[in-house]
Amino acid sequence: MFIVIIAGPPGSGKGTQAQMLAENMGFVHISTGDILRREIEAGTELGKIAKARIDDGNFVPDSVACEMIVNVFKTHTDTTGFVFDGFPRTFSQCGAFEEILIPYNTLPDIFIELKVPESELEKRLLNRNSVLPRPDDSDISIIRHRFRLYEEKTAPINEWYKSKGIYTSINGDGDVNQVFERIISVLPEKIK
Ligand code: B4P
Repeated sequence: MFIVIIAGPPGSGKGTQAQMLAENMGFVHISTGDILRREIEAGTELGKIAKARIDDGNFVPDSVACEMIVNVFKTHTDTTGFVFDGFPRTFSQCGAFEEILIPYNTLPDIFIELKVPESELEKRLLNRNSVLPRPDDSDISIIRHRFRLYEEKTAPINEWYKSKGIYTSINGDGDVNQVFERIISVLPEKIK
């Protein structure tokens, strides 16, 4: 089973690229943000915990994110691979992910960070909000809070994956298809 992780700050295109990659490879695309938004929509207990935190641009607790991932593996038992987008997001989630993967005898194959200038990220998120309104995209101060949280809690996990020898960064600025080509070009041979 192959595991690809697409990472990057809010608006970097991880959802967009992860979906394209999963379709191209026949893998399952897992966006923890999408799962949480569906739970909020359905008004579940998890959705209630998530709503206040996400709307203000904060993370859900690590235990909640990890529980969601445990369920993902129980649900998709026959897939050949996963593209994770938005998980792991903290050091604690990186460690927990490895524990979750033990029964499946696998580890992440590649961690791809999308790099995009902050001015472009702001433009994309405000633009998305005008088409598909989301509370966490609706206010520039919440968007900037998410950037700071990314720098403080998520960007440091690059070091974790560098130490495992699977980190790579991609220029995420440019046309969606151009960025996709860059991603395809760094995939390990065994995945292509
Ligand atoms: P996410 O759903 O991951 O939201 P996001 O960071 O905004 O990224 P998204 O994938 O949606 O956007 P993308 O960059 O593709 O998380 C939402 C929230 O959920 C988090 O803030 C957190 O509260 C919570 N959460 C999720 N996972 C968690 C975890 N593991 N632990 C704790 N909390 C968690 O695209 C942005 C826009 O840019 C789109 O409109 C897209 O069309 C556009 N775009 C993409 N590529 C482009 C390109 N090349 N050029 C121009 N526009 C482009």
